[in-house]
Amino acid sequence: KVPAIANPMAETASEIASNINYHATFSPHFSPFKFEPEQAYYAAADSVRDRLLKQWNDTYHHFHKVDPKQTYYLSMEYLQGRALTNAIGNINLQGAYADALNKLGHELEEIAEQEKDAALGNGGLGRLASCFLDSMATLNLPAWGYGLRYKYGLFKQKITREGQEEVAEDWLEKFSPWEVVRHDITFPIRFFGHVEIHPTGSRKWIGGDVLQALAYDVPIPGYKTKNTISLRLWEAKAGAEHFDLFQFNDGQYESAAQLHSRAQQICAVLYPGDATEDGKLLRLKQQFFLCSASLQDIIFRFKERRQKNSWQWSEFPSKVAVQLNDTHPTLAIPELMRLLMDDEGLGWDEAWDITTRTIAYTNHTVLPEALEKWSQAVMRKLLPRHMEIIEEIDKRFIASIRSTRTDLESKLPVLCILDNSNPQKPVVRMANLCVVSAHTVNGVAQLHSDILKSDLFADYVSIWPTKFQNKTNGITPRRWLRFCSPELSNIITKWLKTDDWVTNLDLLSELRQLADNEDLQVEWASAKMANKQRLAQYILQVTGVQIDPNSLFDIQVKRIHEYKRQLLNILGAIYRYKKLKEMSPEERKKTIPRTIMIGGKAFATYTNAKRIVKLVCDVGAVVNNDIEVNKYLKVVFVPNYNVSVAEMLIPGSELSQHISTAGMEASGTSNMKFALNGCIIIGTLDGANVEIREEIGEENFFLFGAKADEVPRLRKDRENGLFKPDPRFEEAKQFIRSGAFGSYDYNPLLDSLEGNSGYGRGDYFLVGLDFPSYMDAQARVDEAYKDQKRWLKMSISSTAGSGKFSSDRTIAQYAKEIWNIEECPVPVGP
Ligand code: DL6
Repeated sequence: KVPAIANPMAETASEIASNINYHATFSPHFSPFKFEPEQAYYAAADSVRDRLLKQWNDTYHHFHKVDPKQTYYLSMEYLQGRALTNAIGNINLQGAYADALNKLGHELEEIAEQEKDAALGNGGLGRLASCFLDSMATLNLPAWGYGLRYKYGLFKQKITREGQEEVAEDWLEKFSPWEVVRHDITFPIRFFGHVEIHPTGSRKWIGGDVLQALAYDVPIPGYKTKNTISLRLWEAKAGAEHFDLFQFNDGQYESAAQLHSRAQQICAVLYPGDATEDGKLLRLKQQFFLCSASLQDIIFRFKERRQKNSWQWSEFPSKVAVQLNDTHPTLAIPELMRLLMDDEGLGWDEAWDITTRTIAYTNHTVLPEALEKWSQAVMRKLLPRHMEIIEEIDKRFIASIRSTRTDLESKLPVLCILDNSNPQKPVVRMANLCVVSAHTVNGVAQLHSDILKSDLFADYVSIWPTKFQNKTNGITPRRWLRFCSPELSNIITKWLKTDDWVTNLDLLSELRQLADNEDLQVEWASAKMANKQRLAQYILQVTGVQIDPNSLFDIQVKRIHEYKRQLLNILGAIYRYKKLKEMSPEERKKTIPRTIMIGGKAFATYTNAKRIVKLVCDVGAVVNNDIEVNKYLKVVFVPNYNVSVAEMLIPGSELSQHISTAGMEASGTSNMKFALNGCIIIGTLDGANVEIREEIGEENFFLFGAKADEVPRLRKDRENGLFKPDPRFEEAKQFIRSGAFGSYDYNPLLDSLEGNSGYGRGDYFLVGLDFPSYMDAQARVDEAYKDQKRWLKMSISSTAGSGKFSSDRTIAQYAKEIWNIEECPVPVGP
């Protein structure tokens, strides 16, 4: 029977089943005679997408009618993860979809597994952007996300005998049912060329290569609202006129399609290696491509609305807010200036006034190597007009300081945008360009924002005292509790007698007074156990290691970086292993069995990070196969950590490690996800840990380590030979050097923990210094776990104290305190 035409607004299981059936039958991609999990996934996704498109059209139609101020979030990264379960959850049709799929012989969970993660991001910054989109839609805010449609997202991590191997992640291998190509939305993007000066003094950027940016829209549904916003991803194309038929027919295939191949390179991968000059140029091209396409689109929309409403250009900032997610989209600043001056004919002063009232900048790191600096020569070659504009911004900034703040004259070399201190390699300091140009600069946790004000940007604060804000990060409670742990969510809803907490996370605080309640504790423990069992199954499937759900599940998952100190974790595990080996069987029985899971990707060229991955794998291979102790300790490296793996790990966690050197982690957001899921944190006073501990109570947090303001002195002391390593630390290192974990040469990694000074030498990240207090904190963990009633109370209290860390709160603050936008809900009704 040919299924009836699909109804995008279907709500009942049988209507939905009929929609899925319709898509399975008429999909141009698969045979209609097969309905395996893969086809079922695509057909179900198509049916959800129909609904999202309807909502999406209604949303932007409504925005067009109301004409509110809109926010545009520019980010080089989005870590969207899987969309199906999230979308079905947000439109509140889980039950109906599960039943519909059952009718068709499938399980929702099983078909959801078919989806590849959209991993267009690297780590916390990208995942934050995705959480923000979910909150913007849920809060009915008139907003857009802009990014790039990378063909290959972040690499897939394979673990081999050698350690980490990177493989291209082909998330678009078949196609993504979640994107809609918008052939009607394209903009020209120029590279290279030169600046032409007209007799009137006006300037035009001409010549060079001109590519096209083509829009792909990914609908982002809000939770229990009709509002569905767009993540607009740009892809680079070259037109047919750039295909040289003559050359092609002459057998010169490569040169015939040169521009096509250059276009393909732009959106090929996220973070192409930048060790070579070509790599650097490609990254800069990517950044400009995002900024130029997005700003042309924003201006195009403004001009449409301007005509309708007779707005002046000066009203642009009251209709448009642009948020730069870190310095990667900084070129939006000179590009907006260029478009306003060269294309729209505005003068410098008016264009500058508009730009500075439109653009805001979020800083996500204080690590010096992550503060972008671009070669002036490369910039001048690729973007000659932008380089002129940046020079002019810098010149005017310096002049204004000289005329108003003579006291800062000596600081100008560090405050200005162009850094010419190395005449061989003059650079543009992107963070400085952002701070000088943006109306607001924010950090992402209170401690980080304080450090920005007192250290990195201290002198700017004296120039613009009100420019600097804090916006503590947050996570979406939908993906990170409601959908990834339905068991725990149902218990929370039952005890709070409402599911309003999903959009008002502060309501969780009512659990605090119930944390001792025995009935709640029994239910809580059983939900956690179900999640642990599910996780144990997963670990067995991906690593072949059998882990015991009755052991303490201790997890550290995040990008592998020396400042995040996975090395401290594994050295602690090594020491624990050594002590277990030395114990009698009777003594061992008294210990708390532990499963330590570590996961994360190391940047392909970051040698020490890759050594850490290898060390964790080698330790696991020895410990897990040691029949004397493997009942009491397992060490697992979880391969290919990504959003969907996180959704499996976090609900099953009991202890989570957030142990960076104080002052170095801007915020962290997985700490929030773990705490929300009733997991206890062992951590330093760094990033958002500080606020998490304040919210959930110091008795529910295992604190250790040096504090941020002590770190510079401690490094100095070390340089002066004043550091005395703890014998336990020496023992753990020596154990590795003895070859206990194989013949791989770990000396370079261990050497980085020794000596007296320097980044990467002399234990810059203070692993040795914090080791004893870390081990003491771990001993307190074991003690606390022995008393399960106490542990459950801590677990419930962690969830209860997590209300502040909803991205709904963060986004509401951005909307009010930076963007000045208001909600614009699509009216309910047919
Ligand atoms: O703000 C999101 C996220 C923070 O939670 C992390 O602490 C921070 O490291 C990360 N920053 C970046 C920027 N580059 N670097 N390094 O990813 O942002």
